Amino acid sequence: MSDEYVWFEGIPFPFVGFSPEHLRDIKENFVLKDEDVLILTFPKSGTNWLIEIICLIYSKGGTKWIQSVPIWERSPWLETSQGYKFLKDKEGPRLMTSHLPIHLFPKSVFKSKAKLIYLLRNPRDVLVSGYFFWTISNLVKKPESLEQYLDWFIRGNVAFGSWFDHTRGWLSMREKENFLMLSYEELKRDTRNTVQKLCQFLGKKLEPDELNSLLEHSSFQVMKENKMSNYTLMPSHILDHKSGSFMRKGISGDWKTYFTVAQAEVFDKVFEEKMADLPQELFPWK
Ligand code: PPS
Repeated sequence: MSDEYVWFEGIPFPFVGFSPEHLRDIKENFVLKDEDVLILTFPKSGTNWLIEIICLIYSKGGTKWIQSVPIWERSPWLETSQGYKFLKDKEGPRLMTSHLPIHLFPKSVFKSKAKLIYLLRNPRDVLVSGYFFWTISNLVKKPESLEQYLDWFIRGNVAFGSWFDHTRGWLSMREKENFLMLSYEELKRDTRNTVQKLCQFLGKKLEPDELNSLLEHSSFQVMKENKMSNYTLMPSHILDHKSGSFMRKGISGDWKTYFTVAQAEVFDKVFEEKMADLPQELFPWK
């Protein structure tokens, strides 16, 4: 598999945009500022939805920023070589995104008061979303079937490693004051209240009309049409737009359409084995 990922400390990364040298430098030397805000996710958990929401909070529901700047420039990915170069020298408070597992994250995170937002999603939906996304991307080894991808996912042989380790690692921070855990499922179920919780954490207040505008412009349908957010600006050698869309379905529970009964049972067993000792109310999809 070695030519199909960039490997760093046992974790596979997409082979475009990542280098072990940068990843080492980020871990050892990147210093978080107390005013920074970080969006932390395992890939396909709703990262870009959360970025759009936070950009709209910063803009008080105004759409100028989200309609004029690509989403990956508004909140760059810390671990990509490009994102790292940009963020390293940026003055003032920074908004940034990361899929890094906690053990590869800048060590400064443990001392910093930067605001950390971890967005969790049912791993079954993460798996299905990832299966379709990686199939249309040219960033990692392509799975040949969902069955094969399920096997890779359970073993942590997918980009950014094991969902189980990623989640366990970041949830170990959940009692810290500067850490907020949200889920894709609660965002879907009650977007308004979840956004208000987020505003409170960020120390921001929105007027009712500002909140209404945010809800409209971060909705799946509107984001799907926003070329600054829907990834149609990604070159087609990276994302094959003819074969599928980054903004695929945007729903909870889509795994039920794709998992066989046997696959669902296997996944339940693995989830139980790996996560049983954590409070189950952390996982709001059951
Ligand atoms: S990535 O590539 O890891 O950054 O992807 P990420 O943004 O984490 O996740 C992509 C999935 O999020 C869905 N999405 C949304 N759902 C609901 N509402 C909005 N506004 C929204 N925007 C993106 C997107 O469709 C992917 O999920 P699936 O299940 O594939 O549709």
